[in-house]
Amino acid sequence: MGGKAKISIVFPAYNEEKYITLAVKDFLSTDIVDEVIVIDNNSKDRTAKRAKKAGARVIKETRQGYGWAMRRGLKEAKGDIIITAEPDGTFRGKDIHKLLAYSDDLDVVFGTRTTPQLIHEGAKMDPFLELGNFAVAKLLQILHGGPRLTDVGCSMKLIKRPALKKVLRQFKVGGSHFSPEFMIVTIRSNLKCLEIPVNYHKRVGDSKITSDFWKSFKLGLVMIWLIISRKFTD
Ligand SMILES: Nc1nc2c(ncn2[C@@H]2O[C@H](COP(=O)(O)OP(=O)(O)OP(=O)(O)O)[C@@H](O)[C@H]2O)c(=O)[nH]1
Ligand SMILES: [Mg+2]
Repeated sequence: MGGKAKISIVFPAYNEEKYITLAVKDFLSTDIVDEVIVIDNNSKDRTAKRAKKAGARVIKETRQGYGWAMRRGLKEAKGDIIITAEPDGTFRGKDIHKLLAYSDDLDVVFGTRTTPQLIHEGAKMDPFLELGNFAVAKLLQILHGGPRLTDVGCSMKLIKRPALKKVLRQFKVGGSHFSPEFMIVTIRSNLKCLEIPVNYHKRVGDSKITSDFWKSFKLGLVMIWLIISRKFTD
């Protein structure tokens, strides 16, 4: 990539007032980030106000859902390199360097939260979630011809602008299973993809997607169905 690549961070946010200020500041403090975009997904708390005050560009997305928020963020990002994460304390700004280390050679970098040495105290990655993520990731890898995969639910990812242009219109998922759709679409579009370990910390604030066993279990089934059906429909 010629010249200095501009970097955008995308945060989907639904009632994340407890950590949004620190998250925006943490990612901006890396000094290589050009913009932090917070997609406010109908938050009823002070998420938007705090994000703006911390230096983020705040965009309102009214279609409710993790996928809708992520897709809107990817669409609005202006950078040459777009990095997605979550503003809930689980990811760290310093880890963007890990993803960026591969961006010269690859189009897309997926994070994985299932590396034991990088799972920190209190992080929600119990043996069930770890094994579940691993098994579903292997299914995705095998059915769609992906790189080595160990996690299907990690929001921390990197995509370069030319690659994003190729895939943005192919996304259909608005819900919590957007992460595997992102992986399937980028892999099947013959983009060069790789998965790398990132740090995974304890969440700050209320968990929405995987707050209990049954929610996680149901989401796992939805992901499995997506992975199998996309093998035969696209
Ligand atoms: N659940 C949910 N999350 C949304 C929505 N819109 C945006 N988000 C954001 O998407 C990210 C993922 O949601 P989380 O509740 O953190 O779910 P998770 O990462 O699977 O699980 P935990 O971090 O352990 O709670 C967060 O940054 C949310 O604020 C939405 O409609 N529903
Ligand atoms: Mg989270």
